[in-house]
Amino acid sequence: MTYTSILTSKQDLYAIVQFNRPDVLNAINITLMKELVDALEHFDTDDEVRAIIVTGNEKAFAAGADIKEMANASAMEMLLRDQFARWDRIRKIKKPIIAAVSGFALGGGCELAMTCDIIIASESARFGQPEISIGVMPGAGGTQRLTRAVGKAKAMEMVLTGRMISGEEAMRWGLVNKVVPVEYYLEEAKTLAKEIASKPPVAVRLAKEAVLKAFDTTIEGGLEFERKNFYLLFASEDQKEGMKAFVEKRKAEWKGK
Ligand code: DAK
Repeated sequence: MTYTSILTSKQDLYAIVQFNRPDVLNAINITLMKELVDALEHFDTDDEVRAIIVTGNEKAFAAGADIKEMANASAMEMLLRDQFARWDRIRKIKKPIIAAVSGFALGGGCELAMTCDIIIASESARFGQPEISIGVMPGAGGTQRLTRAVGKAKAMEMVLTGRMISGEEAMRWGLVNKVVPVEYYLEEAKTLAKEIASKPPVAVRLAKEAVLKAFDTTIEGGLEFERKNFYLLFASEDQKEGMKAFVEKRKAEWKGK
């Protein structure tokens, strides 16, 4: 597929998907979303890729869904466009996704970053759910993921006022993993992607799945799920290799099976 709203590349066992609508601060329109999901699903099945970075540019990760595209839509049109189905597909990506965020990550942009597994932010990052100021509310997970990440009090404040928070605040509130100067945020995300890519892929996949399970199950159900994934890894060649390499004091060679 030829993309018009994103750029993609592959390096050292990880891939990068970069939003490419700089004139509108990477506002997420239907085309961008289609392309993003297509690229993520493509890399998810590419054996040469073990982690995926999603990023924008220094000024904007994404300033939200494209307001001009939805401004005149009726409720029925919104329902029939069924765009949320595409967002749901991102949740199904098995490989780790790192959001490298600089500048605005607002509304759908913030929701997209939160749908990723890890967020690296630049010092100029601005996170927010400003939908309230244009007469709506978060619709792609903002009320749920933000609340789980920062707690009810801060989520209420952000969702009800639309106020933006800095990368530093987002870090203190538990929304992002790390904040670095703007010239390093992508490098930092690449370093992390390489580190994850150096781990056994099946274990990474099942571990990601188990952490995500914590969001929609009881502790009992989650522990059972974790245990089954743990047992399952003893059926992998990488478990045999990893433990043998430890005993033999050498570096493990992963087969990804
Ligand atoms: N949509 C469309 N265009 C946008 C945009 C957006 N979200 N954000 C910025 N732009 C455009 C501006 O219109 C402007 O275009 P021109 O006027 O030059 O043609 C250009 O980007 C530069 O923006 P500004 O001139 O405004 O730049 P400033 O630096 O002055 O201000 C700003 C930056 C980020 C504070 C400001 O642009 C702003 O407030 N933007 C809107 C932020 C916002 O309200 N975001 C939330 C949108 S609602 C869904 C899934 C998700 C969602 C909805 C449905 N489904 C699956 C159905 C999510 C909804 C949202 O995100």
